[in-house]
Amino acid sequence: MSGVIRLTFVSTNPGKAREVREILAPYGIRVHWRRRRLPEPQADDLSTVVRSKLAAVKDIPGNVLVEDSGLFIDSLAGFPGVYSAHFLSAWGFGPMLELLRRRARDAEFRAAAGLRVGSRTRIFTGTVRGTIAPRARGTAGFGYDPIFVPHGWTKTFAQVPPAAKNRLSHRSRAVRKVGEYLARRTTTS
Ligand code: ITT
Repeated sequence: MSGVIRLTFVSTNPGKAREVREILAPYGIRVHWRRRRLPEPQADDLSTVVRSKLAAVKDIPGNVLVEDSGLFIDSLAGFPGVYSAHFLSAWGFGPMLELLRRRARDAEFRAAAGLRVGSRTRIFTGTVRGTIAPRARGTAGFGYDPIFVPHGWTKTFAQVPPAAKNRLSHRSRAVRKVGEYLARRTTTS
C-alpha cells in the first residue's frame, strides 16, 4: 500500500519539530507539530521521561511521537543530561565552558523517541559522540548546537546546514528508526 503516513509530534521545541519533519519526509511520513508542554518526572534516564510523555498524550488520536534528549558530558558525570533544557535556559553556555577549561571535553548527545501506534508504544534511541568547543560558534540549529563538534568534524552543529546535522545527529539516529518501523508496518499491513 502506498500513500502518506500521518504522525503528530508533540513538543514545545520548534527546532526539534523542524528536524523530525525533515528526517521523516523521505519515509512518506507527514508530521503535524502539536505544541504542548508534557510532564517530565525526576529521572536520570531519557526513556523514563519518554514513557511519562507518552502517558500524557493519550488523548491525541492517530500516530503520536514524543522525544526527550540531552547533552551528556563525560567529565561532568553525564551532566546536564536530562536537565539540559533547564540548565541552558537558566545559565547559558558560560558556566559549562568555564568548568570544561580544566576537564576533558568528550560528550554525547542522546535522544529517545517514543512512538504510539494504535495501542502499541515503542521507544527508539540514538546517540552521537563529539567534543565541546571552547567557545560558541555558528547560528544554525538550537540549544547546545553552537558548542557541539561531532567526532571527525571541525565545525559545530550550528555551523552546518540542517541536512548535514540530520545525517548523523542523535535525533536522526533515533527518528530514522521510527521511520523504518512505520514504513514497514504500513507495507506489511
Ligand atoms: P520538549 O517540549 O520536547 O520536552 P525541550 O526542549 O524541553 O522540548 P527536552 O526536555 O528533551 O526538550 O530537552 C532537551 C534539551 O537538550 C534541549 O532543549 C536542548 O537544550 C538540548 N538538546 C537536545 N537535542 C539537541 C540538539 O539536537 N541540539 C542542541 N541541543 C539539543
